[in-house]
Amino acid sequence: MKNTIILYHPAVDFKPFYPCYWAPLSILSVAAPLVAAGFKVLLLDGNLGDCDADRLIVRENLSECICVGVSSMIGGGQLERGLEMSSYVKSLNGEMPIVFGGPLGTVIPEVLFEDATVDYVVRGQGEYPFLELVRILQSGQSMKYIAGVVQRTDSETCKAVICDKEALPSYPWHLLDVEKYVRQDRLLGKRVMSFVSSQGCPHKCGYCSEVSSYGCRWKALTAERTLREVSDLVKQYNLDGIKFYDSNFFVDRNRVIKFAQGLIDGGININWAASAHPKGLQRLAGDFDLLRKSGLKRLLIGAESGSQSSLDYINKGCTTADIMEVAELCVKHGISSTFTFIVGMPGISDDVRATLEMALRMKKLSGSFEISIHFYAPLPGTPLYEEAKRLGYTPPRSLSEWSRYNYYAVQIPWLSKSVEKSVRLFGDFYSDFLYPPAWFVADLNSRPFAKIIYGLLSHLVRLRCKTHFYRAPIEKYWLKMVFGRNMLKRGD
Ligand code: B12
Ligand code: SF4
Repeated sequence: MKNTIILYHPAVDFKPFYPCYWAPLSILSVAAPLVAAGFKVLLLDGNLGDCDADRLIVRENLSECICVGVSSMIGGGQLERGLEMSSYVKSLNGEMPIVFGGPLGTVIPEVLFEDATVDYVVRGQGEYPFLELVRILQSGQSMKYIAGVVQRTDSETCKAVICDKEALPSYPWHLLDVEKYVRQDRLLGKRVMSFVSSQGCPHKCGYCSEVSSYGCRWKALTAERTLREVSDLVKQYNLDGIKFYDSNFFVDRNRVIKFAQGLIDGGININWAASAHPKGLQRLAGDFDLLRKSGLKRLLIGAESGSQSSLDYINKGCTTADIMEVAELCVKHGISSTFTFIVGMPGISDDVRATLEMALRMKKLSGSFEISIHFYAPLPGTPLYEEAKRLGYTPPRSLSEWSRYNYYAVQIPWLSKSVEKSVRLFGDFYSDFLYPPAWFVADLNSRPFAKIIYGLLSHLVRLRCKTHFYRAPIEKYWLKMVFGRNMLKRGD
């Protein structure tokens, strides 16, 4: 009986927005119950950049294969590469079942069937639905209904599945060449890995894919399990940092406190970083000392807007005062943070200035804060999606248009070019110029003449930020001339 499954994670166009890619936890997670059930699983990660080697593995193992699974999110080029792989597989064996999963298939499964090579789409957490599908395909029985699995012939798609994460087997790290995913990170350490301990999010932010994927449901590993898995990983691969890529790590205060205390009690000496909703951090206001002591070094905090009416409109569930309070907590406890903002939400006109002003207030608190300003990119199934369409946003109409979806380009007609340019200049340059990070200040201190010019230009930049006039960025050219780079951002 055939017993092999190939899981493919297509490369992500991470540059120039991210400094690196990380372990393909999506397919690693899907592989976990398969391995536990005795299947042979081969993981191919396009991020490693050896397309020929991946194809060779496919060619050599296809005869023993039950099906090929492909992961894809919206954007980042994964869909296009994933479809290239599925065409390749079908060119070798037209009968080989191809199963797509991941954030894209979760929200728009029907679109994937436009491609003739796609046979099944798994919605939501794929571990158990995929295992069930694999078992049926292996046995040759006729296909039956499986929660979370959409078949080409289905007239309706089923709901995305979210399962009890604690019941899942651990990530089967041995399937990956882990050394290829160990990264150096300026703040966290020399040997850092990513890890995901929860799925979904209980909040209802109107623009967010988690809402459309998991409908405000959240499932997490317990603190004890997270601790065990993290410490095993740290010991096995000699790590000094963990980057949690959970959509929202700080949902359950008790879980976080137990985890942090567990790191300290267990002498697990790592630095760590994670993403948060401001309210989750506010609930932990009295525990920041503990978090810091446990090694928390960086937070990614979704601030989204500096305007209260915008925050209410997008259902952020917090106030501008909450966000500033959290920023102050970070400064007080020496936790360097990135605050993300989104401008151009549908039906909102007053938020750009308010957002830039809040970002500047944050930078004034600490030059080490990073400000990351995105342009609203409508994602299917999210609460604001229909409103965006009503206001003139035209979504991709076909699979090939979806595969060209560019999250970073402005896609909404209601945001003018000049506002886009100003926001980019502010976010990528001026906010950092005015309140630079420590490493830049140190660099500047070693160049007395440049320091004088910088001081003079700062006055000009302050005036720009006051009047929101960002055109003709002479300061940027000066910086490039003197420091050999055109922005202050380090991009990590
Ligand atoms: C790490 C990460 C990245 C990494 C890339 C991943 C890597 N290996 O290097 C980087 C930082 C480069 C990245 C980039 C982007 N990302 Co990203 N990223 C994530 C993040 C934070 C974690 C992914 C992860 O490992 N999850 C853990 C695993 C276990 O969950 P999973 O991937 O969802 O997989 C489960 C299911 O989807 C399913 N499944 C997945 N694959 C498969 C395959 C098969 C065969 C089956 C059956 C099931 C299945 O089962 C899995 C296990 O339950 C997620 C958010 C999140 N927490 O998931 C966003 C996320 C995937 N990213 C997202 C986006 C939009 C992007 C960008 C396009 C834009 C942006 N703002 O970041 C960019 C692309 C760059 C570009 N040039 O455009 C969205 C996707 C939205 C959507 N509906 O498609 C997410 C969900 C964030 C969000 N909430 O909006 N990202
Ligand atoms: S808190 Fe973050 S992950 Fe949760 S719904 Fe809002 S934006 Fe999405």
